[in-house]
Amino acid sequence: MTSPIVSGPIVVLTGAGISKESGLDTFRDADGIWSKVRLEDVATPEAFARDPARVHDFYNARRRSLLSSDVAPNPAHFALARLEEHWAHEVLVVTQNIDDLHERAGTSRLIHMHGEMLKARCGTCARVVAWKDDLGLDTPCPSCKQSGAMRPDVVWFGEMPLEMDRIYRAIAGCALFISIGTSGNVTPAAGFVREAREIAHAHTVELNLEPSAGHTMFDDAVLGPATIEVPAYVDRLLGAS
Ligand code: BV8
Repeated sequence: MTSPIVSGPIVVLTGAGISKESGLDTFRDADGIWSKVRLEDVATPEAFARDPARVHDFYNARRRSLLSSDVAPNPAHFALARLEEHWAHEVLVVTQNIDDLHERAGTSRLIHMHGEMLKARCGTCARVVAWKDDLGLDTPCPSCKQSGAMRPDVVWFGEMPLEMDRIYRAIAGCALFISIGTSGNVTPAAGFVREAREIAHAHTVELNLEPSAGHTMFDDAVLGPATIEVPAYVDRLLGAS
């Protein structure tokens, strides 16, 4: 498949599929996270109010997994950093992921719309701090010293994703919208492709292992593993630019 002859800003939306080959689980694949635990029990404010210890256990296990030595950025993450470095116009990566693999691969123009697992937020004073240890009910806030209110700095279901104005502004001005490794099941991220088409009249392409729920809204699709297809697509973009 040839890449489109595109010149102009690019917005890239990524989901759990781009981190799968780095060793992190996706959510809705057959063996995904939601096949083992209900999101209503671990990824909503109500779940945290009802059973904070269970929510902390869920995120502590994922944080430890992310920080283990065998989890690292893969060629897809590095390809996006290369695109940002060599593309003649702006490239913005909007990730639904709460891991830090895009940063570790060198991407700098990055928005974590669902927050970050390596940050913690105090429910009492709202201070956000970098965090690599386990969190628990007895964890005191480094700022206000209160215990019992520290939570992962992630966006749960029913909470407003982060930096939405900045995301919509970037989409409204993009020439190319690329979606990578997302099933297109979660809003508002799943609606970004419609904004790109209808507001920016951008070229839209999804790179995914299989067609996403929103696949009919994309001009193009490249099906296959991210570590193969994303570097190849970036090579075609940079070769054509
Ligand atoms: C909001 C952070 C409004 C935490 C996440 C009914 C009731 C209640 C709510 C709703 C409802 N209907 C809709 C909603 C809204 C809700 C929603 O969309 N729910 C879904 C379940 C229907 N959305 C929200 O609540 C959002 N907030 O709408 O706020 C508002 C308005 C006013 C005031 C306040 C609020 C907040 C959503 C954010 C929730 N937090 N994550 C955490 O990570 O633990 S979302 C969660 O899903 C993850 O972040 C994940 O990133 C995201 C999307 O999943 P994907 O990344 O797409 O992963 P998935 O497994 O689904 O797909 C992976 C894909 O990769 C697959 O297609 C697969 O084929 C592919 N793949 C696999 N391997 C590879 C690959 N591709 C390439 N290569 C490979 N190797």
